Amino acid sequence: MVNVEEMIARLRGADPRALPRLATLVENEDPRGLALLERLYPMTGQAHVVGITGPPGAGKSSLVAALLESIRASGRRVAVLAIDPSSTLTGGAVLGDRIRMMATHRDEGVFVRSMASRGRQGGLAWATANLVHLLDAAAFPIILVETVGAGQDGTDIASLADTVVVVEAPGLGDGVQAIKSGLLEVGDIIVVNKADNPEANVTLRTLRSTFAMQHQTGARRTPILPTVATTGSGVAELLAAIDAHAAWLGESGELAARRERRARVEVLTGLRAAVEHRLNAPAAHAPDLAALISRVARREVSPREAIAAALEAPLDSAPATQGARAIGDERGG
Ligand SMILES: Nc1nc2c(ncn2[C@@H]2O[C@H](COP(=O)(O)OP(=O)(O)O)[C@@H](O)[C@H]2O)c(=O)[nH]1
Ligand SMILES: [Mg+2]
Repeated sequence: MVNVEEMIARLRGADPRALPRLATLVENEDPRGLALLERLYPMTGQAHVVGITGPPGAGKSSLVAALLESIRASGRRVAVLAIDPSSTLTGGAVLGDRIRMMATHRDEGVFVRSMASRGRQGGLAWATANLVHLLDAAAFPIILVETVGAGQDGTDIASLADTVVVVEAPGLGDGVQAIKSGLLEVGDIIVVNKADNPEANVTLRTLRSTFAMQHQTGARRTPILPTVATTGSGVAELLAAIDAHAAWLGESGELAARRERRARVEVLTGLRAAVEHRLNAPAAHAPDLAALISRVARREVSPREAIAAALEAPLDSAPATQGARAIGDERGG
């Protein structure tokens, strides 16, 4: 059996195929992958998780690609999770050309994974959180998560990321529409991308005056930054703002508060999913439920006792060693 230290060493680069393999197991909620992740969890909490959100077409993927280059230039390893609301599991098709290029350049300091969200509504936040933990354990100091900020997704990212970057573009979600969507509320940094468009100045002005009115009292000012993702203009400033926010989180005590909130959301989401899963499980995996219900009907146990008994059954999980073998086998093969 593979011990945790060896597994970590493999994930951190000793075995280049270990991370993609385990990521696939975790993404598919394979019990072996989840059992391994459980053992890695104590090592996580080091990464700075940055959510990049905003309407489709605003330039999120382009901005992520530009940020990747900036972060690599600063000497740091970086991982990207891109969540696409429409595509099926087509891998790189979701991502911008530049990200795909970097990911295929065998730069071991870059890990990129895209996930389709279609058909996995409830499980998406869960799968994303698990992958973030895995990348964290793999010692990426910074993890970028790209999501479309529409409806539920836009607020989801706030419960996953340490820093939320909201990307707007002139003419798309203009300032006013962005304010209405509630997306700006979750933004720690606001970006007006496509600043090469002359209308960008109007969007910038609108957002700045709105924030000047709404956020006057806060100790921290929300930066509102123009970028041109396609040329890289403004990207160094954006990375500086992201790093400054990370420092502020630590100094202000806000990091601990956010992590507490994140853990709460994750546990409650998982708990609901586990109960739901158990209720919908085939008879073989929920053997006592029908019997318990009959016993309640016969007055042999109370409904409360039956509920307690149903919740006591252990969660389905395969032995961790199987997962260890799944990432450890076929080395050099
Ligand atoms: N002119 C201009 N086009 C951009 C800029 N950033 C992205 N784009 C283009 O906008 C389109 C959508 O970009 P993409 O990154 O896929 O947006 P996403 O849907 O938010 O991920 C692409 O054709 C990009 O080349 C920019 O700063 N200026
Ligand atoms: Mg995109």
